[in-house]
Amino acid sequence: EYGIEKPQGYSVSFHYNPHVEYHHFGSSHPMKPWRLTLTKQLVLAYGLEYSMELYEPRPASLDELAIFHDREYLNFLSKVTPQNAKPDDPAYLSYGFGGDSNDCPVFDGLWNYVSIYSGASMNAAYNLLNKQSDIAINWSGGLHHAKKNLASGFCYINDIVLAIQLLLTQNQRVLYVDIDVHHGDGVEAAFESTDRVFTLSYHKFGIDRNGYPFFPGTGNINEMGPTDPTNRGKGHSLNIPIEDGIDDDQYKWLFKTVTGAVIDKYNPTAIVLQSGADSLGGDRLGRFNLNIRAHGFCVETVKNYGRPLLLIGGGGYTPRNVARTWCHETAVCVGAELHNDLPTHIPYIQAFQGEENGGGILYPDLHNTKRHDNANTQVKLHKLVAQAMENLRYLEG
Ligand code: ZL4
Ligand code: CA
Ligand code: ZN
Repeated sequence: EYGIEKPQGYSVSFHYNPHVEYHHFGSSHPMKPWRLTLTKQLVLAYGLEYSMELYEPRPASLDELAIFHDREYLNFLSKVTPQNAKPDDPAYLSYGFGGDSNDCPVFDGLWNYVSIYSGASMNAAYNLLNKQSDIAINWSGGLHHAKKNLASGFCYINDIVLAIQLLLTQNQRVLYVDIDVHHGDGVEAAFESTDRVFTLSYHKFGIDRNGYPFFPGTGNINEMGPTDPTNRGKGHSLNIPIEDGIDDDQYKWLFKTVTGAVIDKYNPTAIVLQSGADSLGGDRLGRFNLNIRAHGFCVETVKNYGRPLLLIGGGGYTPRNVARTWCHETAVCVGAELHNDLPTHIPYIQAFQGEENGGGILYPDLHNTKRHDNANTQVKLHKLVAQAMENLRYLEG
């Protein structure tokens, strides 16, 4: 009306509380909140903060977390410390702490840590609801394994479920897409009885040579949520099980084909994308062979549908490559191209330098690491897509 046009592109917000960085799961534990420091340093070094709104969200309160989690579980989680923990207390094991696996240790500041990453996802969701942003980013969230009364797989509070619950206050249908190398089981379970959330997870699935299933062991193609035909959630989960060593072209084709079909059929009014970086080549826990740009292709594909988008982190266990990927994906959101030579004035630049650390560039060839032979043949992938399309026929009613 006044000749002022909305600028091209999307308005992007970045939700980050730096206090999350100072928490440690234990020296040899693969989850390193420090990877978020590296991510932030890259984002700032490339000047991406000038192309988005920055928010420093407050920690979530116990009452806010109780919109999904059981209060008894939250009371326990808010009080337990390494000093007062009783590993033989039945409550301790039943809530998923410690145990032989030590996937979910009790560490100093645990309650503060979970409140911070959850507060950031909720703050990001509110920004989408208020139409303050088209895309809201929280790299510290994405803890998709947590259940309402159970810590699991490095996840204590399910910030994704909390954020989706907020989005549901104004959205009839929310799509959840998960490209972490692990199955997004906690989010799938939380919404198994509703048709207002569709969950789609791509992940490694199968039994290893040592006889153990790849964590968490669920998410085969035939797992589509409840089987009872009277359950509204029936057919509203889609799982894409993938074998070791999938490459860029295969993953991009699989992602574009299946995610595109889901968006066309389900027609969500908001999308949540969990962008776990453990699906990259050379990840300490992962099995895939993806490069950074192929991972970012998934973000770009979802972004291009133009629906309100909540972009969150997740796994990622080779910190320098987690930082590279999430910086690249932040740039994808704001529509910027980044120079391959890393700016030299970055704190912690040593983490990215030297041949073994990616040679000081943003886009090193991660496929070079070639630790996992590709067990995905074109024939198997085409069968998988055919089965996925068959599963989606349920949405046609
Ligand atoms: C570790 O070195 O597959 C935990 C976990 C702690 C420190 C020292 C303790 C030594 C690898 C993993 C004991 C380690 C035993 N420490 C690990 C069935 C398992 C039993 C325990 O990305 N061992 C359990 C969970 C997965 C299992 C993956 C992914 C999260 C996400 C979202 C969660 N759990 C086998 C593992 C170490 C450890 C070394 C570890 N745990 C690797 N994979 C798992 O989807 C954020
Ligand atoms: Ca996944
Ligand atoms: Zn993972």
